[in-house]
Amino acid sequence: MLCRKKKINEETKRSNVIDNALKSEKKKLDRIQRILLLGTGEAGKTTIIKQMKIIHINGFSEQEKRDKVANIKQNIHESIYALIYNMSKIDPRTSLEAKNCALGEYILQIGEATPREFTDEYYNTVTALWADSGVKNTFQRSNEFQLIDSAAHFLDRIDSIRDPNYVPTVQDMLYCRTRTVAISKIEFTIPYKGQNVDFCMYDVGGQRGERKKWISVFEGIGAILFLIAASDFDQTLREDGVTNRLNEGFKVFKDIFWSRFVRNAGKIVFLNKQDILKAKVESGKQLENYFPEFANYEKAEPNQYHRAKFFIRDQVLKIASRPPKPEMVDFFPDVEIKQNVKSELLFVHFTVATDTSNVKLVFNDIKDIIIAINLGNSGLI
Ligand SMILES: Nc1nc2c(ncn2[C@@H]2O[C@H](COP(=O)(O)OP(=O)(O)OP(=O)(O)O)[C@@H](O)[C@H]2O)c(=O)[nH]1
Ligand SMILES: [Mg+2]
Repeated sequence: MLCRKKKINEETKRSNVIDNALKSEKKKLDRIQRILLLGTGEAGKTTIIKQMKIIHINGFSEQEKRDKVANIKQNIHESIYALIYNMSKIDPRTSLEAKNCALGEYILQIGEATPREFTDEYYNTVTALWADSGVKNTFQRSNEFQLIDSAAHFLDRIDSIRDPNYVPTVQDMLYCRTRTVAISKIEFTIPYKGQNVDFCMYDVGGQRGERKKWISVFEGIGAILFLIAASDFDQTLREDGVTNRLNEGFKVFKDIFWSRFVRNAGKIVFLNKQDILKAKVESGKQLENYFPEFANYEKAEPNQYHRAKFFIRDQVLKIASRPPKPEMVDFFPDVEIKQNVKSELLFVHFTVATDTSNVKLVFNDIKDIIIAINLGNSGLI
């Protein structure tokens, strides 16, 4: 965990302050801790909500798992379709092995929409194509087009998924991708210092068209959990196919961090998808090809992955330390955004939202901060 401006043991101090405040005032922590998840599309917000359900509620019922089967099959189709369709679109193009050309045509003829029926012929075709060396090459270059992050997970598991008795595993539930288009919330209670503390976490859609809805949930929010997919550095936005995804994440973070609408909310950043970032860097992907300033980044760190993750973290800290000119903040174009917003504390974590033990550890760390901010805003401490 990283903390700007104050010492690293700030959390322990806060925790003691909360203890004393609660003891001396004999106050009850009866306010709901409202957390808003923000970030661009596919940053991992809904995955965090799923983890809260796993960690703090009762996980997924058999019925909830079965209800996701159709969605998982849809993820399989959109993955194989995107791989085959984009073979002729990327430059230089890739090709199927000669023996698989007809299979490629079969998928293209089905089209982008999910097939009505998932027949044996369909599954056999997808299995053969996923084993094709041309498809493997295309997969290695998936940053050049739009492919969901769970593509390999589900294509690798096709033998289990095609079984009529298939029930998704918890990991399948976490990898299953659905774009969020409506605001939803999850409520849970955590025992904390002899009391039960109620949390309410809000999930919103992060794609461009969804962000105008965010303002409707700003009221009463105690903490914003902003997700940035650190692995996005070599990808373009699904919405326009041009804008660098990581830059979009930085830009939206800047707009939110400096927005007067959420001035009093605590700000926590999750630099998510560290597993994918690590895999990309270790496979030789160069961050400086997309962020040239990385070439001069003077971190005495021999490990390229660590250098990359610290560089991305430092970009976030830089954004939070420099108030932008008001005209540079265009999240709410008609409103004067920045009026004496003080540079607050910012907490940055490196996360893997699909990894329950990682999210458990990180959430355990940040809950103290969230409660402290909430108590501070209520005048208790
Ligand atoms: N490997 C890996 N995959 C992740 C991680 N976090 C999220 N994902 C996957 O990334 C995809 C997108 O995650 P979501 O949680 O749906 O993203 P979102 O921020 O809710 O996206 P919108 O609803 O469009 O705003 C899902 O398939 C997740 O399983 C991560 O840390 N590592
Ligand atoms: Mg979502």
